[in-house]
Amino acid sequence: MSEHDKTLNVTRRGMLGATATGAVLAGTGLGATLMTAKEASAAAAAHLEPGELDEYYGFWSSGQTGELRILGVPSMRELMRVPVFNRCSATGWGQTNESLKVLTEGLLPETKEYLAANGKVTYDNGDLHHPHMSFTDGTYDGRYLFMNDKANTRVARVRCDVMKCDKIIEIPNAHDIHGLRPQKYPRTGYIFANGEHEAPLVNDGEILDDPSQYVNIFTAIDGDTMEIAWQVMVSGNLDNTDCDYQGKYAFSTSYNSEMGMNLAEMTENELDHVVVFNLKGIEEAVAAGNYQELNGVKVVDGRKEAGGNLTRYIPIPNSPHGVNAAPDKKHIMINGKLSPTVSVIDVEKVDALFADNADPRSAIVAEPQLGLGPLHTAFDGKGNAFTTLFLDSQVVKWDIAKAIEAYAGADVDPIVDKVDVHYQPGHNSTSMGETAEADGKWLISMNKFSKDRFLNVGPLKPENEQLIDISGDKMKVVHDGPTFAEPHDSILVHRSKVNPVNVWDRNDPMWEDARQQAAADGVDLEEGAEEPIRDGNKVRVYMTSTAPVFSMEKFSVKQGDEVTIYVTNLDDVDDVTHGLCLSNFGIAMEVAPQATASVTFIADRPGVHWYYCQWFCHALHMEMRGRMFVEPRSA
Ligand code: CUK
Ligand code: CUA
Repeated sequence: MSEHDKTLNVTRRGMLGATATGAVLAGTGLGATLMTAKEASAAAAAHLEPGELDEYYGFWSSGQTGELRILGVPSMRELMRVPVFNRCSATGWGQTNESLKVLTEGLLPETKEYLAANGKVTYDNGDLHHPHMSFTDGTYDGRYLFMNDKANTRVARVRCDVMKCDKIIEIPNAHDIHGLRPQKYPRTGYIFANGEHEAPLVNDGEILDDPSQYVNIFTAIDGDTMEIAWQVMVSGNLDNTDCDYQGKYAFSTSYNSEMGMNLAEMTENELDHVVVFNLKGIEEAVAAGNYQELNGVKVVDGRKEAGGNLTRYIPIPNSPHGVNAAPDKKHIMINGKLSPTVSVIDVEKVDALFADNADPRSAIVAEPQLGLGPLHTAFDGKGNAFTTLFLDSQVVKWDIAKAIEAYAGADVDPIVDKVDVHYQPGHNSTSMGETAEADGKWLISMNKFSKDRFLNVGPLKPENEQLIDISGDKMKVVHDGPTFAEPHDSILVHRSKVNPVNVWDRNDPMWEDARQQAAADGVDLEEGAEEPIRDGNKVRVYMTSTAPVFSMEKFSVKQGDEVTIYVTNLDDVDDVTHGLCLSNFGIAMEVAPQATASVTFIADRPGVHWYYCQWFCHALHMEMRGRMFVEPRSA
């Protein structure tokens, strides 16, 4: 069966409304013969010929893998992995001095102490759920991607010019950053980040079972400086977040308004809430000095009982999860999870909640019943919303205007279409769908279970991310894409918004420390040094690389020396990356064109040790190597 036929089959499965059994039947090939010409053309649009470029960049989270991934959409080809919170064997992320600076400089002092006690300088794991691009005036601007680490309470930034992480900060006072979104208007601006798990505000071991002393923290980070602007104490926990297109409000769901500590307590109430944050009100409170300073951060009180005009709590059924702002710049969708509904907030009605203390529910203008387990909603820019139904294993397409009419009493059904996905979808995303430029071409359903959709690889299965053509009235599943643990979220960015460079700028700040050290040693990074430079028991080795040679074919150090090797790649040709691997020292790193990278280690193994280029760069790549000689301590 050709690749093309397979695509057709999968489309047919979607059309058949396949259940698990249906999917197996469709695997017979019967489906393909039933395909109409129109369906075939949609499937063909998803298939790219070799060498053809995708129309969209897909930026993918990777959950507990801790990295950012870049896919081409609609082909669903994986293009790159960008290490962020994880360690990367290939690039040396987590080992090079440049990456360690990013991974350590934003950690809190008590975290550094804890890590040091465990023989570490940074965390090795992360749980990256939500990657989002910076905005200007309601659409992507191609500057940065921001993302959360739920595992270790961090927020990271990736530069879109080089697709490398340049900042990671740990968020004080909060616990486990989950929902994260950049401000859409006038620009990013703030990064809004939810602390998911509540904890005693002074968490020093005095308080365990007194929920009244637990708080949760909403954080606004300045995306330009990656410093914390302010925090808000809230009632209930915080799950997902999004903000309006006016720059006035942010919205966070809470699935545990009860402040329960176990499952029974957490799901007790029929109604939880969404917290509305009044950005101007918060800024004014901070400016007026109405805050307490905790761990160097200005924290305002937005809890229910605090009153004031910083927050409002809109009751929502029941344990709401996703928050999604529609490209109409007017509606915010709150996905009900345990309730079969999505609650629609009209941002224009939110003003009255603050100005007139109006009933919080008066901002709700629709609450359609869509199916079981609504988690996240995406948009096509034509007035339709697409909501994942976790329990039903479906995506439901619904008409926002009709849902509003129905809520006002009209006898209309907002549901336009439902399609089976395989299986149990979490997030979904549409092409440009979280911006004002939503274009209604593609939808990705990010399914948590793949079960029988791929060859069995053992008890641990991949996820299944399905590509759905949403350009017509009916949704059509056109591609299955397996992915490793566990992308939660993705964004589809038109390629016109993203323009990475091919070669690093020699003046890039990424290796500023190397530049300064070289200057202090009287060395030019681009020239390298003939011999190692000794500074007590510290030894610095400055090498350059030009395919297929390192500038040093050998160097000597003494056993016990702290050695730093700097490699500057002088090649400035697209795609000529070198790498330095020092065998049996556990050291390897990537050095892309015109970059400098460095690594520090104790040379505690006497004898001859080869270093070699670990990135295939030239016909004589195997010959690109050299020797480090470690003189024994006794010598
Ligand atoms: S959460 Cu994973 S399915 Cu972390 Cu965005 Cu909803
Ligand atoms: Cu240089 Cu391989």
